[in-house]
Amino acid sequence: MKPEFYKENRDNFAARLKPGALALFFSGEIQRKSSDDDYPWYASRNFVYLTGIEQHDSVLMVYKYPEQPENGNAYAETLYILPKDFMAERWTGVRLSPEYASERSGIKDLANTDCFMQDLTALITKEHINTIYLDIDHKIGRRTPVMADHMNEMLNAGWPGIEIANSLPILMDMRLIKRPCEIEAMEIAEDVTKDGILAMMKNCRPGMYEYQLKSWFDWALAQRGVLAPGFDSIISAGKNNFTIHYYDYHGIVNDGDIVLNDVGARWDNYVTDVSRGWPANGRFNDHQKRIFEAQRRTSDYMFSILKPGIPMSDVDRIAHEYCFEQMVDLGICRRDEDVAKYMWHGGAHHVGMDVHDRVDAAGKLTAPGMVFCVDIGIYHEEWGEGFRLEDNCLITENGCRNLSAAIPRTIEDIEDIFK
Ligand SMILES: [Mn+2]
Repeated sequence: MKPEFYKENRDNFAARLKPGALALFFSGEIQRKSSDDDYPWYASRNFVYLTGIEQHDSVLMVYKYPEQPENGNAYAETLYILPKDFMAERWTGVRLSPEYASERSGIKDLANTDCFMQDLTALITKEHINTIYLDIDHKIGRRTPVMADHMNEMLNAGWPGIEIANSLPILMDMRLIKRPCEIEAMEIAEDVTKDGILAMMKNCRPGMYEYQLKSWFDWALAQRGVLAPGFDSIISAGKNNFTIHYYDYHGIVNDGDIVLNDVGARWDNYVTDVSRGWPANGRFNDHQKRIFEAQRRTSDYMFSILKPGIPMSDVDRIAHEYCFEQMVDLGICRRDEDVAKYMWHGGAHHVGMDVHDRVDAAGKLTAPGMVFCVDIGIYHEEWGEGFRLEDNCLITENGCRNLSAAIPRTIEDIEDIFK
């Protein structure tokens, strides 16, 4: 992304702040794993969306001036980054220079993180700040306290008069609609994902382990300079396909099994989320053909009807209803059965900087620039067959586009690869 992208994001964000309010975003801290070993560090997505900067212990401070020009959006912004440290850099690599951080983010005012607390205190005192926005994410069941939470506690204790507001809903709304440069990054990510899935298909042989397939996916991504997938790859075979989020990889791929993957590459911080299932021996049997056809017909139908103006909640419902009709037609299940016995998950989550994108689509209509998965999964325990077909749908002005259409998605195309 160009610096203009991040600058535009900050402009849009600041436009939604109350005059006189301050907003703080933290890139995140390194988490210790054990001894002197740390978990791989991962930057806060909202921080990256606003700055393009991926370096731990960095802070973005946005101060919207109390006095605003007419129709104006005047604000100050400072990016705090770690100072140069000869010894630290000798061990763990070069830190971003202020020049580079400024060039990448478009932020002119750079400062040293050591000065952050002092600057914050001075600003609160001098400018009589009454509201501070923090990026507080209380996603149910997934809450590890981060810097924003500690800052919340500290501000409450030190300045009880200051109102703490949450900037997350603003970011979740902003990130819902993707702009052309974001779509471009996703298109490259789709192409890299295609390489990864094709490498798995081409090297798939009965008798191998799931982790060997995974190594082909990782290898293909690395050939394109993508050193880690966009999220933990789901690669399974046979009965393991009944674990929706399977990360074990130690199963054997048996002759007659369906191999299932649910994977995606990341490019410039945008990810894809694609699922394909194929027979380990290259030939679909009758049960597998029927399930695959029900999925493909449903997916094709969804791509034929999706366009702006459809309630997001309907997307999932229509997919389930249509798929159920196909399953009855193809003799996969009976009409008097419950579709939930075979379809275990919803099929329309948004994708972007996160694989389950942290956006707010609840109660909204589909609109140009939205990207979400069309994910059709059928799990038939009696037949021992479970797989899904998942593509990435971009809503356009008049309809939609399947961003992952080039990854083989018909029985013929998949069987051709094995010939
Ligand atoms: Mn997926």
